[in-house]
Amino acid sequence: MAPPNNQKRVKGVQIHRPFIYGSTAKLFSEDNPKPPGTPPDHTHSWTVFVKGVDDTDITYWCKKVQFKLHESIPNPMRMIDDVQPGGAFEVHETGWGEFEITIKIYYVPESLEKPQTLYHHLRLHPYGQTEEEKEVMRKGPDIRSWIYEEQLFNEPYNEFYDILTSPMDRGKGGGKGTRVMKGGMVGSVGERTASIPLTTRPDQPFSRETEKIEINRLEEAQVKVKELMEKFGDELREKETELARLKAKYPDVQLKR
Ligand code: SLL
Repeated sequence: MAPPNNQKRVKGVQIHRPFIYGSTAKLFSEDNPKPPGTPPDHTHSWTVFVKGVDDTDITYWCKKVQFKLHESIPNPMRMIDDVQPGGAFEVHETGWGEFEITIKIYYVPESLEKPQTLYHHLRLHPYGQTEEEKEVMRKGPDIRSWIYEEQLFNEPYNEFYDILTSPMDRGKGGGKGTRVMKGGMVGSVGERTASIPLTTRPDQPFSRETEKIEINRLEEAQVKVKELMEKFGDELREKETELARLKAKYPDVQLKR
């Protein structure tokens, strides 16, 4: 689509902005009582959201978010134009079942970008690959399914590029300079950046630390895969040698395939 003005794309530039989307669900209990008027078959309260990592502002690139809920829920299309005080575009609901939520992200008009769709499976029950993982979740205060994602702006239009990289409005006392921010995030104060916290804290699971752990896990898995490939390669070669030996020994025997 041609832009409605004479803007140009900034060539060779890619800007990424980290964000989180996902859901948090809680079983109704004494600590989480049912709000009055909740249908009797509803068992959980839940929230689906899109927000910045470490609660950083994303509204300079994300204008609004539409959440498409299950058709059994009244008014399933929810357009959220404003962030909550914590900085999240979010929907709170109650219900009894899990389903796929369609999340449509609308960018600020200056971006001249079309909206983008993500899909999120609402989790109400403990999940994971192993019983152990589920058990950890059972003990937790709620069921979280949070995804770290990076929004990539490829060759943004110049006006949007300026918005993406311009200093933040920090109100009184905001200044420039590098310092370690809340949660150990290193960044230039007053600049919109793609930095994420150095360390993990409760409610802020995505950090350089998490990234390092994930990289180690992948590296270990890579070593394991290599070992297994060598092992099976050796076994295969042994079997092929054995087959050749048997074929030479019994030349008249036909192989059944
Ligand atoms: C399915 N997974 O495949 C189920 C659908 C729908 C959940 C789950 C209803 C809430 C309401 C609710 O929790 N729906 O009545 O407001 O069919």
